[in-house]
Amino acid sequence: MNHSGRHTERGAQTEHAQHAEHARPTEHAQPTEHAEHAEHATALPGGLQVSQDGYTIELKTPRIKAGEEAPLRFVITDDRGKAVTDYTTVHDKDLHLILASRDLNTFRHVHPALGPEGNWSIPVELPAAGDYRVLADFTPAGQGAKALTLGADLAVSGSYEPHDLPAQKPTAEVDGYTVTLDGELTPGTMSELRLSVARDGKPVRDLEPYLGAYGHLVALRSGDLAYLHVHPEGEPGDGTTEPGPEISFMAAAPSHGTYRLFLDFKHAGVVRTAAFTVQTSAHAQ
Ligand SMILES: [Cu+2]
Repeated sequence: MNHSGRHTERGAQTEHAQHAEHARPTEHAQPTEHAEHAEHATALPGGLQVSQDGYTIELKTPRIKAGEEAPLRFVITDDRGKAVTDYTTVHDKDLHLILASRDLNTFRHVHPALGPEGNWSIPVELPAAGDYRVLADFTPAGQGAKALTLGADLAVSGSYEPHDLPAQKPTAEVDGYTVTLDGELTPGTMSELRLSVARDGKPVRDLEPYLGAYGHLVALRSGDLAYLHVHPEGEPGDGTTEPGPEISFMAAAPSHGTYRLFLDFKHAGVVRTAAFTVQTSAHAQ
């Protein structure tokens, strides 16, 4: 019998261990034989809470109208209720803002401007009415400060027509580009997701750096819009990372379920978003 399959399992466990290091337990993890699993069980995914670790997101504009451009304004406050004005720059920005409709049919990844007294603002136009989540991904300034993703509800008024989540497909089309997804999203284990960009059937080999990477991937869980941290593998100028056609990421799903993946990539001066519906793989943990 051939036992070579075990070697790949060992590799997966090593990646799992690395992930456990930066998992953030929110409860006292009981020491058990499976300490790593216990951590995963108690670490809450990002984006589900309006307040965490003393920081709170306060939407100043909790309601906007569908189809009309309007400023979206908010502040992040600290544990004394004071607006946070100092942030740590991550991927070229002090704060990354995700807007997603609850049905995951509308998605925006934008970068608001920080005004005086910690007031964040950005003009937005959302095409469809409904309930949205606003997810702010940021790291407060200061030693030892951790990355946080806070989430708040945004109501977009207008005539509301909920849509089903698009079906799972290995390819996504956007503006004449075809993006192909390879790899699996696995609960509790970091695994590789490879996205390959083609235009008119030809692989794109001259992707442009966008926010310090050739692509940015955001994954949201269908049902509650939990936000997954996804790490790009390699960056422009590191001597090994090619500017396409393939962009590689490491991600772990917090649970079994269905997720929507949004890839932002830049080519010919324009940032585009390709979206995929992904079911977690059936591998038992
Ligand atoms: Cu961003």
